Amino acid sequence: RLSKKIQTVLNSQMTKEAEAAQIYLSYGCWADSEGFGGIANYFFRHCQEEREHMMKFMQYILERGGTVKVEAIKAPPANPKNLQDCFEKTFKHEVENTTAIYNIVNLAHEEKDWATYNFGQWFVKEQIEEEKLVMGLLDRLKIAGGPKASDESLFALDMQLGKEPDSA
Ligand code: OFO
Repeated sequence: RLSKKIQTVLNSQMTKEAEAAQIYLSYGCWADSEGFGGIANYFFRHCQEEREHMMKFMQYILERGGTVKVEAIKAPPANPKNLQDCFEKTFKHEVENTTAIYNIVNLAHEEKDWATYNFGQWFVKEQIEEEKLVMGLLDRLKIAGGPKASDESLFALDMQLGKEPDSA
């Protein structure tokens, strides 16, 4: 059975995953309105992944006989200034999420709750992928010329990201 403390952190992570989905949703809308339909598509696909993460937490709490608390989701942050800002903020958010996941795994370890520890490992691995994916976005933007990227190279990047299957 889940301890009260573990139940609380799992519930709060479930809300965090829903918040992440809202951030990707909102950045996707922003990207689309800036003319980056491919990047928007990329963010929308990722939004869906975050919703799946949220469901994973929910299902796990229920499976362990815990109580799920569906809470309010914070509004996403203001629109980014440009693509660089958008990718940087996305990366920062993923790093914060990794920290939150580590805290859960740490607590599970302290409490010798090996089921939650094991459950958390899936997310530890997932976060490696998620961070790698966003670092890849930053790299590609840099190669395209960073703040001085030409319209052509941004167009090409947008096309690629629209089609590319997510590795995470
Ligand atoms: Fe982007 O991460 Fe969920 O966990």
